[in-house]
Amino acid sequence: MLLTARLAKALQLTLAVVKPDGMAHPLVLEALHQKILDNSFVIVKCKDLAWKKQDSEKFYVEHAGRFFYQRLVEFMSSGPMRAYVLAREDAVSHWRELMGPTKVFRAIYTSPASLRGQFGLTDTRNTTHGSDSMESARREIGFFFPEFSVEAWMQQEEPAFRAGR
Ligand code: IDP
Repeated sequence: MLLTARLAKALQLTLAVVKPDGMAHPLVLEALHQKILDNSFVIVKCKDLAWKKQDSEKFYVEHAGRFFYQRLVEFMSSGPMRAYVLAREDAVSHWRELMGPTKVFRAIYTSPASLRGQFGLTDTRNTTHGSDSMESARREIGFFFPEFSVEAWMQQEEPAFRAGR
């Protein structure tokens, strides 16, 4: 009972995205789905989409002006992506851990079993995206799934989810 209450309290949503390089690799989706299952995430939403350059520029506006920005926005609008809204306790930090560090060199050495450690090609082509805080998750879920309301899910669906639906 106590454990259930603790887990329910920390239930979170996060955004996970397979970037264009991940979609082009035959094993990335398989590995990602296995991690979702093995780590008790629930897929709340999932869709395939492709960005125009303006979408990439808007999503990554915080990096505008950095040396990798142009490369990043070109890359993120270069092919299809798959986006997920995932739920579990501490979803944000747990997904970040499964994804691995941003820099592929670091991922390979510190987290070889992570998605970026296993499949990342370069610091730009690093396979996946995951929100880095609850605030980012809320904003990013809205960006990818404008029809989805985190507030409505928390009010209507979360109690059923907590009850083990
Ligand atoms: P994150 O994706 O791990 O949250 P951020 O710092 O938010 O990392 O960077 C966003 C994306 O920008 C990274 O996932 C990666 O694709 C790209 N990026 C970040 N730092 C570099 C870099 O030093 N060189 C090239 N690309 C980078």
